[in-house]
Amino acid sequence: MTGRPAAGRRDSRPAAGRRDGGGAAAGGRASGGGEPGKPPYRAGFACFVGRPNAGKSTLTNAIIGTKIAITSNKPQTTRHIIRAVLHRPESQLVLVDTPGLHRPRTLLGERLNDLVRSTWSEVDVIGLCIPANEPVGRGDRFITGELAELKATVMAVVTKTDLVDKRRLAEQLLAVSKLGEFAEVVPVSAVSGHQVDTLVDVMTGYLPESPQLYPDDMLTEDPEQVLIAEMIREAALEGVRDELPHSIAVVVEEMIPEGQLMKIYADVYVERSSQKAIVLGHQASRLKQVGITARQQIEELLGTRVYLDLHVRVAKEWQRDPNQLRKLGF
Ligand SMILES: Nc1nc2c(ncn2[C@@H]2O[C@H](COP(=O)(O)OP(=O)(O)OP(=O)(O)O)[C@@H](O)[C@H]2O)c(=O)[nH]1
Ligand SMILES: [Mg+2]
Repeated sequence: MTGRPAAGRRDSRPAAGRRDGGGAAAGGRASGGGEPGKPPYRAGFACFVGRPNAGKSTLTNAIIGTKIAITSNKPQTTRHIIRAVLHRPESQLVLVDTPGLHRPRTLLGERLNDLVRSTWSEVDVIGLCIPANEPVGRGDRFITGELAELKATVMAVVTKTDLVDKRRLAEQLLAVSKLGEFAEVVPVSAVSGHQVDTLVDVMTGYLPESPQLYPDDMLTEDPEQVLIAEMIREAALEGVRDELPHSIAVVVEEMIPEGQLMKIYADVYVERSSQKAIVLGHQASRLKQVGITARQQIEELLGTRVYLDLHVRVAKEWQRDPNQLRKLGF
């Protein structure tokens, strides 16, 4: 391994605990060493891929045990690559949450698909997520075909098993195993927790022998601003429909610590003024609720009290505008 950067990374910041000379940050474990009879230490990157809404982010959170990636019942919720680290005594599994691969209709859609594909080429293990309660479809066949070209170990993960009975699950496992050449086919429910630990064991088994990649207590190296903006977006997605979920973007403009309080100023972007009215609600009541929901989550994340100031702005057709996309972090 040649000091691979963290998977899915878009900038050139140095990675914490890189494989090359990451001794200090990584606690100085020897590669592949360890006491005789003990299994070797393994560390590496894995990601879940699949159609929008397949349950990738929910599963990532269930494995990590902390809510790090936002989720919703709207397709194409995930837009930012989030990396979260699961620490175990004998392994470190870095999960990279990616957007759902889809047929792009906007420049944003194209950018998101690019992010997904660049992540695939950098991880050790890929879990193709297919919901137990939906027929295997063209989208799944298309993704499976693309994955076949990669060097990573590809396994299939049948998600949301709590939504089907045993017979339906057996049929789905069969259909999925016929879809392609998978190293494993693992059924799992992120909601009930069924088989989550088993999935981690199986994935970890395919990670390379490697020194620790991240310091012991590190949950993620993603900037707080990004995680906070995502939590606000998740709250804003609640209860909106049609095209509006896609039109919402959030940017944290400023974070000012004041004693025990963190003051956060964020902008919620929409594409049209008619959408602004919906997001605000009657006398801004909807926005107020979004603020309350998001603030609770952010307080949990930061461990401090939070004052959250939200502003709704219109950025016309931002999903198709390269300049706007750049400003919004894509
Ligand atoms: N019943 C049940 N629902 C689940 C499970 N996993 C996810 N869901 C639901 O499925 C929906 C989509 O979940 P996400 O985790 O956001 O899906 P995703 O694949 O990350 O979606 P994108 O980011 O849009 O690609 C949400 O409403 C989740 O609550 C599960 O194990 N059981
Ligand atoms: Mg997601």
